[in-house]
Parts: sequence; structure tokens; C-alpha cells
Amino acid sequence: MRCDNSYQVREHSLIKPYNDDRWDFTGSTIISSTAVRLTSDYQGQRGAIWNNIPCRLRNWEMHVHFKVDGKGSELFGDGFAIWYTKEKMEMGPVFGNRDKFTGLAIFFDTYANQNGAHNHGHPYVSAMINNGTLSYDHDRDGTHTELSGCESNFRKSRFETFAAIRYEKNKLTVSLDISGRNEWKLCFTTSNVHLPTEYFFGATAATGDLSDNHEIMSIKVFDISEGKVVTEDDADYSNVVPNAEYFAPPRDHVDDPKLSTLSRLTGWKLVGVFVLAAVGIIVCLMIGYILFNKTQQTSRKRLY
Ligand SMILES: [Ca+2]
Repeated sequence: MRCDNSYQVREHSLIKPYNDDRWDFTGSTIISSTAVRLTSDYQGQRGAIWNNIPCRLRNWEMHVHFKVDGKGSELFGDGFAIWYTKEKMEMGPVFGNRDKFTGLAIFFDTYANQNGAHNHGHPYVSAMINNGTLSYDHDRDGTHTELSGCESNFRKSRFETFAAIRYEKNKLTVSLDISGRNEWKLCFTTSNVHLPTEYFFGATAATGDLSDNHEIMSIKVFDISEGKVVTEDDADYSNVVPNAEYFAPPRDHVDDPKLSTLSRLTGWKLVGVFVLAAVGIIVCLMIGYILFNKTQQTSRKRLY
């Protein structure tokens, strides 16, 4: 379902050339003529863009044109997220955004921190609803607080990659278009999702020990109430506390046997391991040399 452009809400949309004072940028974000780059392919980056106009639409659909790629073929991460939250411009550990957020997050997670904690592969697209009290467990890929999700091979796609997030009559639907067919493929749909109006749209991304380029080419928000005038029925939805009646069942934490500790180490941690190993070898050589010298002296003495 492509939305008619006539219902596009300009004040919540981000398009080229991106110099729009309704959007704020922070962290590692770099604006070019073709994209908003939230992180570059370097370690330890966090970048964000936030719409500073609260969304008063009851029903909306957002189309995100994005791109994730980088040098890594085996190890890369961590991914990006699309937000509809009460808070904005607060950097933190959840794909660059603050933890214990209030509202909706759609995660595009490219790195499996814990293969054993869930039974799906990566990259993985999932949703989380938070009332401001839940923590996103990055080490377990947020599996315990996940609303729903799907695997999607969007990273380094040969084609342009798009996501559609639709919120209509308390139903949340996420669809993806990543195979150049110009059609949406359903990722998941889930009912009884309650979100208030007046929250902010945003996008964030983060790299850690692993890295990737995370880019947003455009964000288009559509009013899908079909221009309906606000009725008494729609009186005030700004005080709704975000909640969802269905969550994916919790799973026990299981260590992943496939990933050895050393393979998880990169950068300075890996350098540290090599330095320690080198010091160990030098100490052993010195002890060996001292013992060898003593033996030599003893055998020389015996000659006299
Ligand atoms: Ca992850």
C-alpha cells in the first residue's frame, strides 16, 4: 500500500536537501546532499535526527527510505531505530537513543548479540512499546520486551530499501520493500497497541565495537484518517499511556556456543589480549634464561 502523496504531512516529513528547521540533528549525524548519515563505518558512534513538531495525527503511516552498509562482511553493527516517543534528542545506549523511553520503537538490528536468547536470525526488525519503565536489553537483542518482529536481509541490499510503519485504529503494521519490486512485504501486524498523540518522530543509530554506515534518505509521514475532521470521539488522545496487550513470550537466557570470547573482542580489547599474551611470553623467556644461566654456572664449577 503506497500512500497518496496528497496526504503527506510535510511538517513530519524529511526530504532532500534536509535543511529543515523542523528537524534537529545530533551526535555523529552528517548531512550530505543525498542522505542523512546517522553513523559512519567507525566504532563508537551515536547519531540522531528528531522531528520537533509533535504529531497530532490519530492514524498515520510513515515511509522510511534507508540504507545500511559497510566494509564488514562477517562482523558489523549495531543497527538503527525509528521512534515515536515522548522524549527526543536524548542520546543513550538503545541504538543511540535513551533507555526507558516512552512510546514506540522499531529496531533494525543487524548484529546478533545473543543467538541463544531467541530463535531468529539477523538482521531483524522488531517493535517495542514502552511506558518509560522498561529497559531494552541490548545483550539479548531486546527479545524479552519485543512486541513482534521479522527477519529481513536489508543490509547491503542491491536494491533501495524502504520500511512502512502504519498505525491505524490501534493496529501497528510494519512492512518492508527491500527487493526492488516496488511492493510492500508484511513484516508483522499486531493489534491493541495504544499510543497517544503529541509524541515525536525520530531516527537514531549506533555503532559499538562493530560498525556500519546507517543512512536515512527520506522520511515521509502520511495522514491516513483521509482528511477526516477531528470529532468528539477523538477528543484527547494526548494522555494515553503507551501499552500493548500482546508481547512475544519471554525466553530464557542461553549462552551462544558458536561465538567464542575471542571472536567477540575487537579494537582495544583485542590489543589488550595480545599485550597480556606478549608480557606472559617475555616473563617465561626471562625465567628460562635465568634458570639456563644457573645451570651453566653449576656445570662450569664442576670442571674445577
Ligand atoms: Ca543486536
